Amino acid sequence: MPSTQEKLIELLALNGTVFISGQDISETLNISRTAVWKQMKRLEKEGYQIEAVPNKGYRIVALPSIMSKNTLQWGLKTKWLGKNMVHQIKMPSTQTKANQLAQEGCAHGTVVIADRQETGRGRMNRSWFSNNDLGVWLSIVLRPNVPPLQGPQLTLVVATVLAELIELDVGITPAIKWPNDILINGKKIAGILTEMQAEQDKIHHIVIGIGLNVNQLADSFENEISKRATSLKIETGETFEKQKLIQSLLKRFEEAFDRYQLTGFSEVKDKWESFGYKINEEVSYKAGNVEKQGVIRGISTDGALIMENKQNQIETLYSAEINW
Ligand code: BT5
Repeated sequence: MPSTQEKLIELLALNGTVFISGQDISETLNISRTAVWKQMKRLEKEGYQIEAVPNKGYRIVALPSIMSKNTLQWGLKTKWLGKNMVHQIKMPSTQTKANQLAQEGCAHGTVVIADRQETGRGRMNRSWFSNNDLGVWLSIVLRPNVPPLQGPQLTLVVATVLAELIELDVGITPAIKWPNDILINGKKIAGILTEMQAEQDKIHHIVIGIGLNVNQLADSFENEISKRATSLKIETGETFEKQKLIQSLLKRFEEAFDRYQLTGFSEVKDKWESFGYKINEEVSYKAGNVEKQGVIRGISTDGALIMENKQNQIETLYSAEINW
């Protein structure tokens, strides 16, 4: 159940720059005029700038600079994604929290966001460095209507959404390195972690974790990754408002997910390949302990990498060490 304050913020957000009278607020939220006034004072304390004009009413003219669930949902133009949201200043890992909420039955489209993560993780228990508020660290819980075998396709949907976000909102064209790294100039700017709970023919839930480096400077990164990692700020010299990026990411992902459910994977595949790193280039790789050379030709409908080997045979790789 949303709190009175959450309902008030939603009401003010709906009205945008238009004033809404104290009387209307009091009737809509079923609280007294004095309670309305008290709620406004509370919002001001939290950093909202409120304009109150006699005979006209109230409107919000500026949001707090600190991110919260309320500011993140303010102006979020999604239909279902992020309607249920958990935001905390710090968390061990949004992925762990989202998995826990999913187990407890949270809604499809629940989003968990942390300003910083103390123990952010990548695949196969690798660390994801995110113990600072310089990046976007979030996890999305999905209950998709697709067979478990197709679950991994969602990682590729997210990768194309991240690539488009960077291309269209930031103006740089990134590359997607199979299976799930987003690169700019060969350095990693974002990673995706997908975890799925399923039975033989039914997905219970998928949790997709997204880490996007935003405002880090070159010396913000841990030594271990400093040569291999980059951020939007390093690439553009600009500082980005994380809240806007998150809202755009959620809106873009919702659209992409709905379209994927409706039309299937082929559009995603084409888009993914248009961003694909080293597509049609030769790489060496190790499959089943054999060192080989081949040319990357794209991805298959189940998200595997398609490689043409030296004998001009097509190999479909589900896991392989590629020497990028
Ligand atoms: C990934 O794993 O790339 C998935 C990262 C997912 C992170 C998100 S943040 C929100 C959610 N909550 C979590 O706890 N996780 C998710 P993988 O492909 O295994 O790559 C991990 C490797 O990337 C590490 O071994 C480092 O080499 C490198 N790395 C770690 N932190 C990085 C960073 N901030 N930027 C770029 N590279 C990084």
